[in-house]
Amino acid sequence: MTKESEIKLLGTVASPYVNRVQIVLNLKSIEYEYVEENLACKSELLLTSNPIHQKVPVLLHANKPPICESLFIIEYLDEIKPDVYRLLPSVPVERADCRFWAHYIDNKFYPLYEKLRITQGKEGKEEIKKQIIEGSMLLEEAFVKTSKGKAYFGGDNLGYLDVVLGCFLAWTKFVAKHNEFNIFDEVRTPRLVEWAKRIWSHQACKDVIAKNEYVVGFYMMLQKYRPLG
Ligand SMILES: N[C@@H](CCC(=O)N[C@@H](CS)C(=O)NCC(=O)O)C(=O)O
Repeated sequence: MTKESEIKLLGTVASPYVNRVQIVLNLKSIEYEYVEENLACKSELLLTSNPIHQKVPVLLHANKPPICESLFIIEYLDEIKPDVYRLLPSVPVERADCRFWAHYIDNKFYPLYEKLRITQGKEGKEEIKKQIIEGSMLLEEAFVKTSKGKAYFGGDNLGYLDVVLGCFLAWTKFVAKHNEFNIFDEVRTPRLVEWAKRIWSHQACKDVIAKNEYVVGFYMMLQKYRPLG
């Protein structure tokens, strides 16, 4: 492990966005201190480090200003340690494409999971499930194109999109089971099914991707405090 002189990560265990950063820190062998936040009673450190959004993750690197937003944090880590597991491709147009899909995942695809949770009635839920399935098929196409026949979005090794989508796998599994449908399956998204198995067993991910029990706990908390979003 390399010590990147005092890196601290403010997080919470069931957060896929936090898991995203942890995966990158593992991949790049960066030593860090993890500080668990209680989102029901946020610490002064979190509130002063991320006063605008008041969300985790936040990365604190020595005496530099705090870095907020998981995608910006992982790009920062990629820039300070580019020689190990380079996440973003070196070709500008490929980098732009990766960012496009990351934006799609964070702003269109994953928010559908929450939409499914708060939508009431069978018909409404079925419509959201359909949209999730359509989204998964778009991601399958993106995988085929980006991976160029290799194991990961990043090629032979994990890259930016592997981390961006991979961090949602525990939630994907939970949401699918809880709502009795398949999000990634052998027929519609065969390549992503194989990819997901690789992510689950990857050394940098397997102990990080929130364990199901945390996901269930977090979901129960949402149901209690934010039943309708
Ligand atoms: N866009 C943010 C999303 C982070 C986020 O939603 N974090 C949640 C935990 S999963 C949070 O801190 N929520 C606290 C709140 O909403 O008050 C990122 O990528 O970092």
